[in-house]
Amino acid sequence: MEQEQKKKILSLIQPTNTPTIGNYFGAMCNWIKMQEEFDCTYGIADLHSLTVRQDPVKLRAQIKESYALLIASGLDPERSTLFVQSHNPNHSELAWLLNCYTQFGELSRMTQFKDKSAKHPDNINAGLFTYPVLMAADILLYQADMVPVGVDQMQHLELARNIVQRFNGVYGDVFTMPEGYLTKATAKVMSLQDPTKKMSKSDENVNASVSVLDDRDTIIRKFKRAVTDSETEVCAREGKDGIINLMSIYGGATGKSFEEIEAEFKGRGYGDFKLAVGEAVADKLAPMQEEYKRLSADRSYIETCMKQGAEKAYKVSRKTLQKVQKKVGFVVF
Ligand code: AQP
Repeated sequence: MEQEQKKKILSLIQPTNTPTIGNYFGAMCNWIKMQEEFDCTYGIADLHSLTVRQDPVKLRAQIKESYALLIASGLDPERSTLFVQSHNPNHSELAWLLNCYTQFGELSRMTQFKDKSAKHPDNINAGLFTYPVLMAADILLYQADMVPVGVDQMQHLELARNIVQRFNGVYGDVFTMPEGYLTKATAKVMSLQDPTKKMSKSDENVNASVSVLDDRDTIIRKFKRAVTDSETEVCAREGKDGIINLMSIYGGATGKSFEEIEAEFKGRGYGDFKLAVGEAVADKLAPMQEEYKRLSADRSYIETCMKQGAEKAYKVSRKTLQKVQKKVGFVVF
Protein backbone atom coordinates (compact mmCIF):
# COMPACT_ATOMS: atom_id res chain seq x y z
CA MET A 1 0.00 0.00 0.00
CA GLU A 2 2.74 2.37 1.08
CA GLN A 3 4.77 1.34 -2.00
CA GLU A 4 1.92 2.50 -4.31
CA GLN A 5 2.06 6.05 -2.98
CA LYS A 6 5.76 6.51 -3.48
CA LYS A 7 6.91 8.64 -6.39
CA LYS A 8 8.53 6.71 -9.20
CA ILE A 9 12.17 7.27 -10.14
CA LEU A 10 14.00 5.90 -13.16
CA SER A 11 17.70 6.02 -13.96
CA LEU A 12 20.04 4.01 -16.16
CA ILE A 13 23.80 3.67 -16.57
CA GLN A 14 25.64 2.68 -19.74
CA PRO A 15 27.92 -0.37 -19.58
CA THR A 16 30.53 1.37 -21.74
CA ASN A 17 33.31 0.64 -19.25
CA THR A 18 33.75 0.08 -15.53
CA PRO A 19 31.92 2.94 -13.73
CA THR A 20 34.10 5.79 -12.54
CA ILE A 21 33.95 7.68 -9.26
CA GLY A 22 32.01 10.25 -11.36
CA ASN A 23 29.25 7.69 -11.92
CA TYR A 24 29.61 6.59 -8.29
CA PHE A 25 29.40 9.99 -6.55
CA GLY A 26 27.20 11.57 -9.24
CA ALA A 27 24.69 8.76 -9.66
CA MET A 28 25.07 5.51 -7.73
CA CYS A 29 25.36 7.10 -4.25
CA ASN A 30 22.14 9.03 -4.90
CA TRP A 31 20.38 5.95 -6.20
CA ILE A 32 21.07 4.14 -2.94
CA LYS A 33 19.62 6.98 -0.86
CA MET A 34 16.59 7.28 -3.14
CA GLN A 35 15.56 3.70 -2.38
CA GLU A 36 14.40 4.94 1.04
CA GLU A 37 11.95 7.42 -0.35
CA PHE A 38 10.97 6.37 -3.87
CA ASP A 39 9.79 3.46 -5.95
CA CYS A 40 12.99 3.03 -7.96
CA THR A 41 13.79 1.39 -11.28
CA TYR A 42 17.47 1.25 -12.20
CA GLY A 43 18.99 -0.32 -15.25
CA ILE A 44 21.97 -1.05 -17.42
CA ALA A 45 21.50 0.88 -20.68
CA ASP A 46 23.08 -1.60 -23.06
CA LEU A 47 20.88 -0.55 -26.00
CA HIS A 48 22.18 3.00 -25.63
CA SER A 49 25.79 1.84 -25.50
CA LEU A 50 25.58 0.47 -29.07
CA THR A 51 25.52 4.01 -30.48
CA VAL A 52 29.30 3.78 -30.12
CA ARG A 53 31.01 0.68 -31.56
CA GLN A 54 31.55 -1.94 -28.82
CA ASP A 55 33.59 -5.12 -28.64
CA PRO A 56 30.92 -7.86 -28.07
CA VAL A 57 32.98 -9.92 -25.63
CA LYS A 58 33.92 -6.86 -23.60
CA LEU A 59 30.37 -5.48 -23.69
CA ARG A 60 28.86 -8.72 -22.37
CA ALA A 61 31.39 -8.77 -19.52
CA GLN A 62 30.73 -5.11 -18.73
CA ILE A 63 26.96 -5.57 -18.60
CA LYS A 64 27.42 -8.28 -15.97
CA GLU A 65 30.06 -6.27 -14.14
CA SER A 66 27.95 -3.07 -14.04
CA TYR A 67 24.91 -5.01 -12.85
CA ALA A 68 26.87 -6.73 -10.04
CA LEU A 69 28.42 -3.38 -9.09
CA LEU A 70 25.00 -1.81 -8.65
CA ILE A 71 24.12 -4.52 -6.15
CA ALA A 72 27.56 -4.34 -4.51
CA SER A 73 27.17 -0.57 -4.09
CA GLY A 74 24.01 -1.09 -2.01
CA LEU A 75 21.09 -1.28 -4.42
CA ASP A 76 18.64 -3.87 -3.21
CA PRO A 77 17.12 -6.00 -6.01
CA GLU A 78 14.18 -6.87 -3.74
CA ARG A 79 13.30 -3.28 -2.97
CA SER A 80 14.11 -1.67 -6.33
CA THR A 81 13.77 -2.98 -9.88
CA LEU A 82 17.27 -3.67 -11.25
CA PHE A 83 17.24 -4.73 -14.88
CA VAL A 84 19.19 -4.85 -18.12
CA GLN A 85 17.55 -2.72 -20.80
CA SER A 86 17.90 -5.26 -23.65
CA HIS A 87 16.11 -7.88 -21.50
CA ASN A 88 12.95 -5.84 -21.86
CA PRO A 89 11.87 -5.52 -25.53
CA ASN A 90 9.25 -2.92 -24.57
CA HIS A 91 12.01 -0.26 -24.69
CA SER A 92 12.76 -0.79 -28.39
CA GLU A 93 9.08 -1.07 -29.21
CA LEU A 94 8.02 2.14 -27.50
CA ALA A 95 11.08 3.93 -28.90
CA TRP A 96 9.88 3.15 -32.45
CA LEU A 97 6.40 4.44 -31.70
CA LEU A 98 7.78 7.61 -30.12
CA ASN A 99 10.10 8.15 -33.10
CA CYS A 100 6.93 8.81 -35.06
CA TYR A 101 5.97 11.55 -32.60
CA THR A 102 9.38 13.27 -32.59
CA GLN A 103 10.48 15.84 -35.11
CA PHE A 104 13.71 15.64 -37.08
CA GLY A 105 14.38 19.29 -36.23
CA GLU A 106 14.10 18.62 -32.48
CA LEU A 107 16.68 15.84 -32.64
CA SER A 108 18.99 17.93 -34.82
CA ARG A 109 19.24 20.48 -32.01
CA MET A 110 20.54 18.01 -29.38
CA THR A 111 24.00 19.10 -28.31
CA GLN A 112 25.07 15.59 -27.28
CA PHE A 113 24.38 14.41 -30.86
CA LYS A 114 26.53 17.21 -32.20
CA ASP A 115 29.32 16.47 -29.67
CA LYS A 116 29.31 12.71 -30.19
CA SER A 117 29.15 13.04 -34.00
CA ALA A 118 32.21 15.26 -33.83
CA LYS A 119 33.95 12.69 -31.60
CA HIS A 120 33.09 9.70 -33.81
CA PRO A 121 32.94 11.15 -37.36
CA ASP A 122 33.36 7.66 -38.87
CA ASN A 123 30.21 6.31 -37.16
CA ILE A 124 27.43 8.89 -37.10
CA ASN A 125 24.69 6.28 -36.96
CA ALA A 126 20.92 6.77 -36.81
CA GLY A 127 20.93 5.37 -33.25
CA LEU A 128 23.10 8.26 -32.11
CA PHE A 129 20.55 10.61 -33.64
CA THR A 130 17.48 8.93 -32.08
CA TYR A 131 19.18 8.18 -28.72
CA PRO A 132 17.02 10.80 -26.92
CA VAL A 133 13.86 9.06 -28.17
CA LEU A 134 15.00 5.76 -26.65
CA MET A 135 15.74 7.68 -23.47
CA ALA A 136 12.21 9.10 -23.55
CA ALA A 137 10.85 5.55 -23.98
CA ASP A 138 12.93 4.39 -20.97
CA ILE A 139 11.39 7.07 -18.79
CA LEU A 140 7.81 6.98 -20.07
CA LEU A 141 7.42 3.19 -20.01
CA TYR A 142 7.66 3.23 -16.21
CA GLN A 143 5.53 6.38 -15.83
CA ALA A 144 8.45 7.87 -13.89
CA ASP A 145 7.60 11.00 -11.90
CA MET A 146 11.24 11.97 -11.56
CA VAL A 147 14.50 11.33 -13.34
CA PRO A 148 17.81 12.10 -11.62
CA VAL A 149 19.75 13.90 -14.33
CA GLY A 150 23.00 15.71 -14.66
CA VAL A 151 23.00 19.11 -16.34
CA ASP A 152 24.22 17.41 -19.55
CA GLN A 153 21.03 15.33 -19.76
CA MET A 154 18.56 18.20 -19.18
CA GLN A 155 18.07 18.78 -22.90
CA HIS A 156 17.11 15.13 -23.41
CA LEU A 157 14.66 15.26 -20.52
CA GLU A 158 13.12 18.40 -22.03
CA LEU A 159 12.61 16.45 -25.26
CA ALA A 160 10.89 13.63 -23.35
CA ARG A 161 8.60 16.24 -21.78
CA ASN A 162 7.78 17.67 -25.22
CA ILE A 163 6.91 14.18 -26.45
CA VAL A 164 4.59 13.67 -23.45
CA GLN A 165 2.86 16.98 -24.11
CA ARG A 166 2.42 16.17 -27.79
CA PHE A 167 1.25 12.58 -27.26
CA ASN A 168 -1.07 13.33 -24.35
CA GLY A 169 -2.39 16.31 -26.32
CA VAL A 170 -3.61 13.96 -29.06
CA TYR A 171 -4.58 10.83 -27.08
CA GLY A 172 -5.39 11.98 -23.54
CA ASP A 173 -3.60 11.18 -20.31
CA VAL A 174 -1.27 8.37 -21.39
CA PHE A 175 2.14 9.33 -19.99
CA THR A 176 3.18 10.86 -16.67
CA MET A 177 5.04 14.14 -17.16
CA PRO A 178 8.58 13.46 -15.81
CA GLU A 179 10.45 16.08 -13.78
CA GLY A 180 14.21 16.39 -13.51
CA TYR A 181 15.56 15.52 -10.07
CA LEU A 182 18.68 17.56 -9.50
CA THR A 183 20.55 17.11 -6.24
CA LYS A 184 23.77 18.67 -5.06
CA ALA A 185 25.49 15.33 -5.43
CA THR A 186 24.60 15.27 -9.12
CA ALA A 187 27.30 17.91 -9.54
CA LYS A 188 29.91 16.79 -12.00
CA VAL A 189 33.12 15.05 -11.04
CA MET A 190 35.74 16.37 -13.42
CA SER A 191 38.65 14.66 -15.19
CA LEU A 192 41.82 14.41 -13.09
CA GLN A 193 43.88 15.41 -16.12
CA ASP A 194 41.67 18.22 -17.41
CA PRO A 195 39.42 19.62 -14.65
CA THR A 196 37.34 21.56 -17.19
CA LYS A 197 36.13 18.26 -18.69
CA LYS A 198 33.69 15.74 -17.15
CA MET A 199 35.25 12.53 -15.84
CA SER A 200 34.12 9.84 -18.29
CA LYS A 201 34.47 6.08 -18.21
CA SER A 202 35.34 6.01 -21.91
CA ASP A 203 38.20 8.53 -21.57
CA GLU A 204 41.25 7.03 -23.28
CA ASN A 205 43.65 8.62 -20.78
CA VAL A 206 43.70 6.12 -17.88
CA ASN A 207 44.97 8.79 -15.48
CA ALA A 208 41.96 11.03 -16.18
CA SER A 209 39.47 8.85 -14.34
CA VAL A 210 39.34 6.57 -11.32
CA SER A 211 37.38 3.37 -11.82
CA VAL A 212 35.39 2.06 -8.87
CA LEU A 213 37.39 -1.16 -9.17
CA ASP A 214 40.85 0.44 -9.18
CA ASP A 215 43.01 -0.91 -6.34
CA ARG A 216 44.22 1.29 -3.51
CA ASP A 217 47.70 1.93 -4.95
CA THR A 218 46.32 2.84 -8.37
CA ILE A 219 43.78 5.23 -6.83
CA ILE A 220 46.45 6.98 -4.76
CA ARG A 221 48.82 7.18 -7.74
CA LYS A 222 46.12 8.72 -9.97
CA PHE A 223 45.31 11.38 -7.37
CA LYS A 224 49.00 12.17 -6.90
CA ARG A 225 49.17 12.85 -10.65
CA ALA A 226 46.00 14.95 -10.72
CA VAL A 227 46.41 18.27 -12.53
CA THR A 228 46.07 21.23 -10.13
CA ASP A 229 47.74 24.67 -10.31
CA SER A 230 51.00 26.34 -9.38
CA GLU A 231 49.76 27.61 -5.99
CA THR A 232 49.88 25.74 -2.66
CA GLU A 233 46.66 26.67 -0.87
CA VAL A 234 43.78 24.17 -0.64
CA CYS A 235 40.74 26.42 -1.14
CA ALA A 236 37.76 26.77 -3.45
CA ARG A 237 38.81 29.98 -5.23
CA GLU A 238 37.93 30.85 -8.81
CA GLY A 239 40.44 29.51 -11.29
CA LYS A 240 41.41 26.57 -9.06
CA ASP A 241 39.33 24.02 -10.99
CA GLY A 242 41.62 21.08 -10.23
CA ILE A 243 41.65 21.75 -6.47
CA ILE A 244 37.90 22.40 -6.38
CA ASN A 245 37.33 19.07 -8.12
CA LEU A 246 39.55 17.27 -5.60
CA MET A 247 37.76 19.04 -2.74
CA SER A 248 34.37 17.90 -3.96
CA ILE A 249 35.62 14.34 -4.41
CA TYR A 250 37.08 14.43 -0.89
CA GLY A 251 33.78 15.86 0.35
CA GLY A 252 31.90 13.05 -1.41
CA ALA A 253 34.11 10.42 0.19
CA THR A 254 34.19 11.87 3.73
CA GLY A 255 31.00 13.95 4.02
CA LYS A 256 33.11 17.05 4.89
CA SER A 257 32.14 20.53 3.71
CA PHE A 258 34.47 22.86 1.76
CA GLU A 259 35.02 24.94 4.93
CA GLU A 260 36.04 21.87 6.89
CA ILE A 261 38.39 20.75 4.12
CA GLU A 262 39.99 24.20 3.88
CA ALA A 263 40.53 24.21 7.67
CA GLU A 264 41.94 20.66 7.67
CA PHE A 265 44.57 21.43 5.02
CA LYS A 266 45.47 24.99 6.03
CA GLY A 267 49.24 25.38 5.82
CA ARG A 268 49.71 21.91 4.32
CA GLY A 269 50.75 21.46 0.68
CA TYR A 270 49.01 19.83 -2.27
CA GLY A 271 51.02 16.63 -1.77
CA ASP A 272 49.38 15.96 1.62
CA PHE A 273 45.97 16.86 0.27
CA LYS A 274 46.19 14.63 -2.81
CA LEU A 275 47.30 11.70 -0.67
CA ALA A 276 44.38 12.27 1.72
CA VAL A 277 41.91 12.38 -1.21
CA GLY A 278 43.32 9.14 -2.63
CA GLU A 279 43.15 7.40 0.74
CA ALA A 280 39.61 8.63 1.45
CA VAL A 281 38.35 7.45 -1.95
CA ALA A 282 40.07 4.06 -1.54
CA ASP A 283 38.50 3.68 1.94
CA LYS A 284 35.07 4.65 0.63
CA LEU A 285 35.21 2.16 -2.26
CA ALA A 286 36.69 -0.73 -0.26
CA PRO A 287 33.41 -2.24 1.07
CA MET A 288 31.84 -2.15 -2.40
CA GLN A 289 34.94 -3.76 -3.92
CA GLU A 290 34.82 -6.49 -1.28
CA GLU A 291 31.14 -7.14 -1.93
CA TYR A 292 31.72 -7.12 -5.68
CA LYS A 293 34.42 -9.78 -5.29
CA ARG A 294 32.01 -11.91 -3.29
CA LEU A 295 29.18 -11.47 -5.83
CA SER A 296 31.46 -12.23 -8.78
CA ALA A 297 32.00 -15.69 -7.35
CA ASP A 298 28.22 -16.23 -7.25
CA ARG A 299 27.19 -16.00 -10.89
CA SER A 300 23.92 -17.82 -10.41
CA TYR A 301 22.76 -15.19 -7.89
CA ILE A 302 23.46 -12.38 -10.37
CA GLU A 303 21.67 -14.27 -13.15
CA THR A 304 18.65 -14.88 -10.93
CA CYS A 305 18.50 -11.18 -10.01
CA MET A 306 18.78 -10.23 -13.70
CA LYS A 307 15.92 -12.54 -14.65
CA GLN A 308 13.69 -11.34 -11.82
CA GLY A 309 14.55 -7.72 -12.62
CA ALA A 310 13.68 -8.29 -16.29
CA GLU A 311 10.32 -9.82 -15.35
CA LYS A 312 9.45 -6.96 -13.01
CA ALA A 313 10.47 -4.33 -15.58
CA TYR A 314 8.59 -6.10 -18.38
CA LYS A 315 5.38 -6.40 -16.39
CA VAL A 316 5.21 -2.74 -15.39
CA SER A 317 6.24 -1.41 -18.79
CA ARG A 318 3.95 -3.73 -20.79
CA LYS A 319 0.94 -1.98 -19.30
CA THR A 320 2.13 1.36 -20.64
CA LEU A 321 3.04 -0.06 -24.03
CA GLN A 322 -0.36 -1.71 -24.49
CA LYS A 323 -2.09 1.50 -23.51
CA VAL A 324 -0.09 3.32 -26.19
CA GLN A 325 -0.79 0.62 -28.78
CA LYS A 326 -4.53 0.88 -28.15
CA LYS A 327 -4.46 4.66 -28.34
CA VAL A 328 -2.67 4.76 -31.70
CA GLY A 329 -5.10 2.23 -33.19
CA PHE A 330 -3.32 -1.14 -33.10
CA VAL A 331 -5.19 -4.41 -32.56
CA VAL A 332 -4.24 -5.41 -29.01
CA PHE A 333 -5.13 -8.80 -27.47
N1 AQP B 1 31.75 12.84 -14.12
C1 AQP B 1 30.52 12.66 -13.64
N2 AQP B 1 30.11 13.35 -12.55
C2 AQP B 1 28.87 13.17 -12.04
N3 AQP B 1 27.97 12.31 -12.56
C3 AQP B 1 28.33 11.60 -13.64
N4 AQP B 1 27.68 10.68 -14.38
C4 AQP B 1 28.50 10.26 -15.37
N5 AQP B 1 29.68 10.88 -15.29
C5 AQP B 1 29.62 11.73 -14.24
C6 AQP B 1 26.32 10.22 -14.11
O1 AQP B 1 26.32 8.79 -14.12
C7 AQP B 1 25.07 8.32 -14.62
C8 AQP B 1 25.28 7.26 -15.65
O2 AQP B 1 25.95 7.81 -16.73
P1 AQP B 1 26.01 7.05 -18.10
O3 AQP B 1 26.94 5.93 -18.01
O4 AQP B 1 24.65 6.66 -18.53
O5 AQP B 1 26.47 8.10 -19.17
P2 AQP B 1 27.48 9.25 -19.15
O6 AQP B 1 26.94 10.43 -18.42
O7 AQP B 1 27.83 9.47 -20.60
O8 AQP B 1 28.72 8.67 -18.35
P3 AQP B 1 30.21 8.59 -18.82
O9 AQP B 1 31.00 8.02 -17.70
O10 AQP B 1 30.68 9.89 -19.37
O11 AQP B 1 30.10 7.50 -19.95
P4 AQP B 1 30.70 7.50 -21.39
O12 AQP B 1 32.16 7.77 -21.24
O13 AQP B 1 30.40 6.14 -21.90
O14 AQP B 1 29.98 8.57 -22.18
C9 AQP B 1 24.31 9.52 -15.15
O15 AQP B 1 23.32 9.87 -14.22
C10 AQP B 1 25.36 10.60 -15.25
O16 AQP B 1 24.82 11.90 -15.07
